[in-house]
Amino acid sequence: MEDKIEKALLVGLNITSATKRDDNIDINESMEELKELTKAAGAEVVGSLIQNRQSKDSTYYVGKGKVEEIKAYSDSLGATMVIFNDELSGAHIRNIEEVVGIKIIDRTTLILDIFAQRALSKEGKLQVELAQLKYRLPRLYGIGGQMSRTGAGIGTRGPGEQKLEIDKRNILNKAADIRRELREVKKNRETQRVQRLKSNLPIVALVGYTNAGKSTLLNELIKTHKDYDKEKEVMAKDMLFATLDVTLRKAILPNKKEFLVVDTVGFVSKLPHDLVEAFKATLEEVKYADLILHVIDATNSSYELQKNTTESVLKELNVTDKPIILVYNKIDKLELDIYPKNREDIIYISAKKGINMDKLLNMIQQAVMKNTYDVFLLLPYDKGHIFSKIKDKYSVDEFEYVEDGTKLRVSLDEEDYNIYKEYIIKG
Ligand SMILES: Nc1nc2c(ncn2[C@@H]2O[C@H](COP(=O)(O)OP(=O)(O)OP(=O)(O)O)[C@@H](O)[C@H]2O)c(=O)[nH]1
Ligand SMILES: [Mg+2]
Repeated sequence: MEDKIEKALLVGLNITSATKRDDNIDINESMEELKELTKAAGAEVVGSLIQNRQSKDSTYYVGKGKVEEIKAYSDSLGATMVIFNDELSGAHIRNIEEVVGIKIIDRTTLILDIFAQRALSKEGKLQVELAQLKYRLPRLYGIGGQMSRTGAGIGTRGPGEQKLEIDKRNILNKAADIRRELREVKKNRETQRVQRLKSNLPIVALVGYTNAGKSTLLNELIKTHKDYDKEKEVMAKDMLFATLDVTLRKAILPNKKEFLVVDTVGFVSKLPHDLVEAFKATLEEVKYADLILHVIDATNSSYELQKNTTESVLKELNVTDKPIILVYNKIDKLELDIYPKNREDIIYISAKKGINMDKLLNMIQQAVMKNTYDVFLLLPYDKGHIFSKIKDKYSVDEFEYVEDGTKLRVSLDEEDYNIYKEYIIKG
């Protein structure tokens, strides 16, 4: 059943006192993003208000007078909900709701709602559900253990809204169940990962702000593979949070070696902490990557902010010691000479138009093939155990049985190169 399209009035608080601000996000850019998020959630934006204040109001967040103004404005616009640009406490939401008389939600609820709509994998769904429960838990206090909100639409999707009269205990139990289920799913993924690591293919993870072009880049990179077909492409769309699930695909380097590309969920400023927590498990794939491509939308006026946001989420995920290439994307939309010269760890591309893909692939190769040695080995027949060992660890592209043993071609890491040096022959 489709919900009726909701009409949202957006409200932002611009804290003017330097000591009370906890970020230096430009309010206009932030409101622009809130608008995109609202659209991504499937609602229509009918108006937008910004309140400048020294600090938050303890009762009404933006102040009593402003809340009354919101009431009048939302009435005149026929708004069905008001969305605040920050995370609000349960008390703030109730106080404001009392005056305004329509549904009040915050940025966190909005983002969680988008995630709830988009999550496809079992793990993704469980993670969002857990994050939603964690968000709701502290907001149950003080209202007699009851959630007063009813109805449909944004902020009401997800874990058993119909059952939200259930008390804190039930929520805690449910969260524990989900955690248990997640552990199961995780075990599965662990097994898959072990197999992947055994295949010894280099892993390249795409990370970055939402809508930067990560999925488009993945689709472009996998075209290098002989098994490429359109079916293997992932969804790439002009929409915030198009991707929620981690996807792995194979691609080919200029030296004909295979590597794995990992597409990940995009980041956004003020990403709810619970969600980052929840997605840590999925984003763990990033931790096992040999190389990170940080994709940046070079045409976005807030790309610096977006870059910093991504960097701080990576830090939060404890991804600090990986080689990173900054991939400035969408240069087809830029004046060609306004960007600086390519550096070792920076490249300018257009994933959509396939510009500079060959350069990027060479950079990837440089970074992931640093310590591998492409060699031919001749293993005498009484060294069969070495052949099996090598086959377990590497993908052996070519081998043949010749008179004095098995001749094979393989890319060894440094350690094995030194171990098996004596068997190296000329191609
Ligand atoms: N002009 C131009 N548009 C691009 C380019 N790369 C991607 N886009 C567009 O940017 C939009 C977002 O692309 P996606 O690949 O879905 O972005 P993403 O980083 O995967 O986004 P999320 O999954 O939401 O985090 C789509 O409309 C793409 O067509 C490019 O090189 N040039
Ligand atoms: Mg994507």
